[in-house]
Amino acid sequence: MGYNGIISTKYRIVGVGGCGCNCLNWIQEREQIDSGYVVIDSDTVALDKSPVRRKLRIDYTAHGKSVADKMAAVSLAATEMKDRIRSSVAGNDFVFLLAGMGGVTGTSAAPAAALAASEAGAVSVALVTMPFTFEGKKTRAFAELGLDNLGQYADTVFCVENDALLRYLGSDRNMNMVAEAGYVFFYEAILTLMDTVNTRGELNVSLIDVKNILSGHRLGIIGMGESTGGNFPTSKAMTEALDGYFLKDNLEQAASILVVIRGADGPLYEVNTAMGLVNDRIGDGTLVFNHVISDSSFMNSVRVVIFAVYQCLA
Ligand SMILES: Nc1nc2c(ncn2[C@@H]2O[C@H](COP(=O)(O)OP(=O)(O)OP(=O)(O)O)[C@@H](O)[C@H]2O)c(=O)[nH]1
Ligand SMILES: [Mg+2]
Repeated sequence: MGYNGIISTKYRIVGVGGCGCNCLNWIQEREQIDSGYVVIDSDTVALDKSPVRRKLRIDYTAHGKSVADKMAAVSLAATEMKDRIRSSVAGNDFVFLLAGMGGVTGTSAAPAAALAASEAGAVSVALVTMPFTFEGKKTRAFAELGLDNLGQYADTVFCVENDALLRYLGSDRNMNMVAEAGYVFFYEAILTLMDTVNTRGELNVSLIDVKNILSGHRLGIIGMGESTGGNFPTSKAMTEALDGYFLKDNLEQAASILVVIRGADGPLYEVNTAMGLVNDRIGDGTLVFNHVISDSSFMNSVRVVIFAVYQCLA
């Protein structure tokens, strides 16, 4: 069959544990279509309630009562069901794993899911939250351990601090709003990456580029910014993406930076100036990738998403 002008990169989103499944439930309810999402959890009630059709239950028996005992049991059970996870994600270029680090299930089962995705031939990209400070030091320590484990199996782990979501929204917001801000952030990140590989840009990054940027056990952070009207909207959106709560300011150590800009034709002339802001922050060894899409539906606004990836976690 010849090329028909439509490139469509296949991807699948998988939620692991409470946070990951909540996020996927939110995506499913918003999209109202079954895009082959998969929820994986040990919580039967939560799985029953999920609107996502493909559900995998982790059935585990812990040999002790401590969190560490439960984590070891979940990790073993998830590894034992790796073939089922692999079948559920087969045939995709990318598998996006969503999980909250710090609890038992997502923290312990996400590495096996990442391995299953890699074995199925996909680039596995994990998007995870790190616990709020108020959840305590012990939860933080489990989350850090989980992040290290996940980094050994996922191609890239993008991390968002729940504290940063709180700061971003301000203190008068309730927990549901904070939780939802995380879902929006992750979903925007996934859609932007898929938009990058599926929509040709004036400045273009290919599927192979994106696979290379995200492959090979990297730790990543993401920044987003948007600006409407006025002078230099691209630079304003870029500054917001660079200085926002989700992008660490130390970009000097980044191995690669992917900058995706989408906006109306007019403001894009100042891409050069806006990219200068990025180049001022990065190190000599940072590779820069640019994807710029002109989109007349954006009227006079510009949206910038920056993906920064760092070297090996392991
Ligand atoms: N932003 C956000 N963070 C969440 C949400 N739910 C949980 N978290 C975070 O994710 C961490 C893990 O929580 P869960 O995902 O519920 O835990 P789990 O993986 O289901 O693990 P167990 O229930 O202990 O087996 C928590 O410590 C929170 O920091 C959510 O809806 N949004
Ligand atoms: Mg749970």
